[in-house]
Amino acid sequence: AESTLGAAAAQSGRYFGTAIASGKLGDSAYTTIASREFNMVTAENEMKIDATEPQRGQFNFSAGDRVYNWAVQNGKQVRGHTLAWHSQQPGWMQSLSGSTLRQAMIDHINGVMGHYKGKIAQWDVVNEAFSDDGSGGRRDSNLQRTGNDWIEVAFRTARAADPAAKLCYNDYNIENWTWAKTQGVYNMVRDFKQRGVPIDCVGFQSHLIVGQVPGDFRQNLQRFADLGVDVRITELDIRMRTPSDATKLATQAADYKKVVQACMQVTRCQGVTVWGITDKYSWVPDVFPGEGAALVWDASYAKKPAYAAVMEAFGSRSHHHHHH
Ligand code: 9MR
Repeated sequence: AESTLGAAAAQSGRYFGTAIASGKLGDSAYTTIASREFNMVTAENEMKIDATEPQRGQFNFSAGDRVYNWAVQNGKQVRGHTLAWHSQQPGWMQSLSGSTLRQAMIDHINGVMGHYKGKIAQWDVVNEAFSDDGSGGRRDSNLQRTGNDWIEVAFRTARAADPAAKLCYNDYNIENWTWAKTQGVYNMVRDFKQRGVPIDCVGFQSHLIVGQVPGDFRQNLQRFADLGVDVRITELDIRMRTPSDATKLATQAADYKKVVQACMQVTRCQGVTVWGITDKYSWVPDVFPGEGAALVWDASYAKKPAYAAVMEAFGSRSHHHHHH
């Protein structure tokens, strides 16, 4: 039996990844777990638009490179996140519109992908472009207002900029087939495949709530895979009302297991990334006050029951169970 989550995932050719924050790389408890347990890394914020192009045409890769170099020095692959998004745009981009913004998006993709050319396994080319309003349509944004073709232009630009990178569309609330948003994304991917727009993968962020893993998650992943794209779980966390207790942690462990099993049961699901390591640094309480405890290690870096559950889902048993 393997003894880390990354090694357990690798037994089936999959990866287990985490988001890494460059500002935490000085925390040795954090980096010990990060280097031991994962074989894929996503920069939590450092490769986003505001970080990489703070002034138009002036790129800054210092924080992105810190995450990238740490990952490579520790033997991990890197997912790029993210090139075109309505959020975390630098001020100069927020104020642009029309053809000027369209060109700025193209220039941004070329600048960032050029810097990392040949180095990034997968890019989230476009992030969160669909609306949560139940219509199944696009989210309103300055990028969307440049014309409905902005997403395919982003993908075509990305393919030309780094032909070796796998190009993903990434979103949340697309884990359940009955949601209109899921079907909106599905229809876009189907259309892209039919028209030859270069798209290789769909990322299911999977910011989930304890007890609410969609029952059809596996089937949903399979539906997308059947369109001819790879699928990945890209930002998994499973939040609860805090404080946690043993019952909630047990349900959470079962939920983590369901999600990883769903991936294991779909050949084109190549890996799972959790959106952070420890509850100490999770984004969840900042956005959902009173909720949290969403990750696999608690705020003191102790493994939660979810750890053994993920291990089992990848087909290994954790040491804890092994010794019984
Ligand atoms: O975890 C990220 C947090 O540190 C940032 O403040 C936030 C800003 O938008 O982005 C968080 O990451 C998000 C990711 O980039 C896209 N999907 C949702 C994630 C959680 O909000």
